[in-house]
Amino acid sequence: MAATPIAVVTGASSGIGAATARQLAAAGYRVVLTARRKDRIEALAAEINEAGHQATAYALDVTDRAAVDEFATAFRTLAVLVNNAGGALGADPVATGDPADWRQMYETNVIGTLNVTQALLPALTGSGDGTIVVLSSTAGLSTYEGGGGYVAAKHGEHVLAETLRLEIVGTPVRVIEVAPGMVRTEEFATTRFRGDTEKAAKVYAGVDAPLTADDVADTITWAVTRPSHVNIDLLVVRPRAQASNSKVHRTS
Ligand code: 8X3
Repeated sequence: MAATPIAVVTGASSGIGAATARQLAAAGYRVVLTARRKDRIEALAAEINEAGHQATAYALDVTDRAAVDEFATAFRTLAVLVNNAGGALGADPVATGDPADWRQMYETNVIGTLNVTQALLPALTGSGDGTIVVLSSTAGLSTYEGGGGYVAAKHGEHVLAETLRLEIVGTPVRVIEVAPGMVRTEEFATTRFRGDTEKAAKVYAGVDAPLTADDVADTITWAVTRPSHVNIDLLVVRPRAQASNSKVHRTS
């Protein structure tokens, strides 16, 4: 009997990461959930196991290279890596943005993805059929006022995905980039505005049905489960009410 393929999901403690872990588990992967918040990923792993699927939890900060390398020693082969950990901090103009925020966003979104991808690439290649997903953003493809450091970091992730795809062509590993637009999750905007829930709510005010974490997890799972020779290079997904980063239809 063939072994159950393993999928590692970073940032699996909430939002798109958690939804992706649930959906990949339901699609037949043994899912390894990683995030800094151990209690959350342990609870989610228990929920997935109770549903009759397979999951384990491993507390990990993707910016800690030594910890990432240690984590990677557990994998001789790996089918899927979903680089989801990351996020936004602040929405200040370039003129006044805090360099510390820019640095932190680069560190979590770009270096975090780089760390985990580098550490697990041998196992992905060794599987003979590996898939790397980079969860970037429409902020990785064009800018908007106040996007500043987040847009710069997401462009970095986009470039990482594009460059890696060029460099490893000919190996049995796909690089898929999924770039969501407006997604309403419990934490993204609240983290961006440092706990200011009023500011966070304004992001989605009057928007008829922003995407949900499940909508994005669905696109990730679809891309990952295409036949091995099919590489979904870049999948841009927005709610119907959003035509571009700055063109959003609001009813109020
Ligand atoms: C999230 C999309 O528009 O907040 O990655 O930058 S946006």
